[in-house]
Amino acid sequence: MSGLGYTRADFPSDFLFGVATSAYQIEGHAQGGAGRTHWDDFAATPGNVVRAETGARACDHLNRWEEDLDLIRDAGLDIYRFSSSWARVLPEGRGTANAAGLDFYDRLVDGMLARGLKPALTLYHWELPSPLNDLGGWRNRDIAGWFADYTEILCSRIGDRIWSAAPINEPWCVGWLSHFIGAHAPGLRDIRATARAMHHVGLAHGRAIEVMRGLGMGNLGAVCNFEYALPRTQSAEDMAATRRYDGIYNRWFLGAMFKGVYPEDVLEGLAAHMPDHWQQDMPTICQKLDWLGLNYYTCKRIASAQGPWPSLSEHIGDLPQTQMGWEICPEGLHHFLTFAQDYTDGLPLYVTENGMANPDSPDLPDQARISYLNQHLAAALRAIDEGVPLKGYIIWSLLDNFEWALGYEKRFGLVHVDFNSLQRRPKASYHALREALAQT
Ligand code: IFM
Repeated sequence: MSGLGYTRADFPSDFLFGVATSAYQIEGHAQGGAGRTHWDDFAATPGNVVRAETGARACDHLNRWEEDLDLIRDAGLDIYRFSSSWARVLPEGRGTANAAGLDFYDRLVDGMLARGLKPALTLYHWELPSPLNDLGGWRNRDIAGWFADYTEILCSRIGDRIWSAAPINEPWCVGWLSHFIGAHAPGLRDIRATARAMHHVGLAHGRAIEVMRGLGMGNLGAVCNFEYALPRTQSAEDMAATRRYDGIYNRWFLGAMFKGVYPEDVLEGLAAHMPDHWQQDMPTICQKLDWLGLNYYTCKRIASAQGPWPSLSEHIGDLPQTQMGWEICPEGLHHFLTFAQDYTDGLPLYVTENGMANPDSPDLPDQARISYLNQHLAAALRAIDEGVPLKGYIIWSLLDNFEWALGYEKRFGLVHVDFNSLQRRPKASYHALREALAQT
């Protein structure tokens, strides 16, 4: 038995394990000819990002990618879920491509294949080129076409060697977190902007899938994030508020992408703010997909509240918390693996992100992360035993990295990064995982 409670042998023989990262969080975006992004603008605005940190240098993965791929291979992992930066490929968002950016992703994919890793591409993990944000960003319907063009340019170059691809990481974060809550770039708090972004993200997803199919790519999916919504009390008001929260967070994108409909209970609040003729876009959003990826971290307690729709407040309950202040609630992962099947109808599911932040150093035992992974692997195994077609489990993240508005202090990595020296040092969870994966 390794430090993890499970080994590869506990899972079906074709089950895949992986790690995930994203471009802006690790690459070092000030280098290699990448264009400015709306995250650079957001961070340059006082109060938005802890210590006004940015992804300018991050983990310097742009120059250290070989060492990072070696770490993934040496852990015995199967999949590397990475993202490409739109602004690295097209510094202005449109127009002339950055040859150095395309070369980088070309080398990176070849580097994965040379190490026996399956490249799992995400085309957008939140670094919108600033010139496109100037034009309204996700509020502008034209973004679906801009995104399709970017997809075509990048995938014409690397699509032939990609194992799987998904257009947009965590559409809820792109739409709701960034335009309604205002916690991520562009930091808006505006329901009309939110409704448009929530729709155009789906439209861009659909257009990108069309482009990739046209290029002959297969194994195409969607990666959505889910949060287990629990009522703060059993009152009818809190239960109804929880249902609204669940609809916005967990059912809006699933409904659109897999059934071609938005949930009625969310349209109650958003319909008045949607772009004209949005109904005509639903067939484009609802493309045939090959799999669904679920990003899952935590639960939330929801209460009803005064004020305009959705008239709710969010609370933290009594379960142990991670460094993010997120409750550790593996039951929620089991819930969504089961629930998602109402939409996916037998398609393969992947846990495309799961993991925890801990204020750890490489010299600490890292027991909290090992325990977190154990609890969620148990939930995954329970779902598999019940017949859920779960085919893989991908940990967030390989490296400590830029945790968006929270800067560099929240450490999600299996590998510790010293942000002064940029030295990588595997943590105990990395070693535990390597031992577990070696046992077949
Ligand atoms: O770091 C993020 C990642 O970019 C998207 N999913 C959640 C992670 C942890 O917050």
